[in-house]
Amino acid sequence: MMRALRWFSSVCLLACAALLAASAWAEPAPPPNVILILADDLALGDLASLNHGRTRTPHLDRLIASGVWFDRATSASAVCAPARAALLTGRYPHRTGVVSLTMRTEPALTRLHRDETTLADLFTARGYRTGLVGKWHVGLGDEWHPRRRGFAEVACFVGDENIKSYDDFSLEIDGALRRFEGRYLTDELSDRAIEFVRRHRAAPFFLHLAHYAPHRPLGAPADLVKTYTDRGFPENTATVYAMVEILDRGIGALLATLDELRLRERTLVIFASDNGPDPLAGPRFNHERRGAKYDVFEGGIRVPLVFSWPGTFTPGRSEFPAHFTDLLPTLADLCELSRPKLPLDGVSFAAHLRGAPAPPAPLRFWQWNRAVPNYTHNLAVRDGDWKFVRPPVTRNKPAGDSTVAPALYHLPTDPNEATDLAVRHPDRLARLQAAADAWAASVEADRTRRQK
Ligand SMILES: [Ca+2]
Repeated sequence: MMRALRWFSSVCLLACAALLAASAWAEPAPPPNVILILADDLALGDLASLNHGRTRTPHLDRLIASGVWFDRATSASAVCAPARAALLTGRYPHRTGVVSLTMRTEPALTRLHRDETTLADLFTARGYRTGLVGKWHVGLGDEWHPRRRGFAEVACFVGDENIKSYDDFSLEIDGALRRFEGRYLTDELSDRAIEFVRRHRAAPFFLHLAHYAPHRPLGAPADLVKTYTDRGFPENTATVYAMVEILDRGIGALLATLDELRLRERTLVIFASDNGPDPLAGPRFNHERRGAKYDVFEGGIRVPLVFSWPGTFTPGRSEFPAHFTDLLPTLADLCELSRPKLPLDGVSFAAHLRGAPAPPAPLRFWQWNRAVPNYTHNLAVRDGDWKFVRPPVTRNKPAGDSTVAPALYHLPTDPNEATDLAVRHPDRLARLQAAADAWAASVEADRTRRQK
């Protein structure tokens, strides 16, 4: 009897072990939580690890070291709203309808077309809890509100009209406007992000933390600003650096919360900025790159981008020229999301994040001017090492077609876009102009498509 029992329990143990092994083999790690953090107008040169210690950003520097860092990442636009439209849809901003900046005066040019699918829509469909904390800026009006675009929980400002200063602002929190006075905006957003994570610790979540810092209106506590003016920085630059330091501190607290909740290895944290530094916010170090926010030169479109998922992604640097339109297809692969119905412009680099070689980079395009697009202005095409540029002419609404000749740069030997090689390479120039024309026709047809 004892022998039979022993045999029986051994068989049970073996069966259990086999079942466990089978389930471990059959079930891959569940898709991660995702926190997509976006800074506003933050320059690559604002980060201490990239600026020889001009600023103090220990938490962001640690985040960068913990993940896959994209050395050649670009936004999809040189300005806020279009960049965000591409990030949320995986499509060029023009296709989505978001091409200009001022939501109140140009509502039709700053709204995501209603038939666009957002990242938040996809995460919602996959059963994630979704949240937006911070800036929206891609649609004014009820039908274009983030709650109608996939975000279940919202603590946001739709445009900048509710931000009088960093100490006096209003947030729309789940349908009601709430004013904050004497509270620092960045700290409030950081705390709300942390609260969101705590609330949803047990569920898969997608949090888009869209910070406003270091966007104007500049403002930071005087004692912190003084630590930078004491080092010789002008007042406005010192204020920007103080704003970045506070942003960094909040991100540090968010990462510490993930550690405390034992969620860090189950959470993919992405950090980026929406465009280059604002030239109106004071002098900034940005590695001598030509141009700034508003320009399609590298200074306007190059941004920090890191994907950190400890335990899954091996930390390192990638030369793949990641672009904002790539984020949606990449996240769709990593998190097993369905794809939107509309065709995507970006490519997935999910396998690359897991160690595979980088995918081939398609031609990339950027264009921006205020109001209705004029594709003779401020347009760039990136084709491998080469960059074609129709230079920026004005930050105001253009008066007509640009008469400034297109330029051609070879970025590996001329990263600051100082030497125009158009005359020496007329065939390449003509080919890229033709590619730009074809792209413009395609995105313009999409932009102006009939909306129900
Ligand atoms: Ca911006």
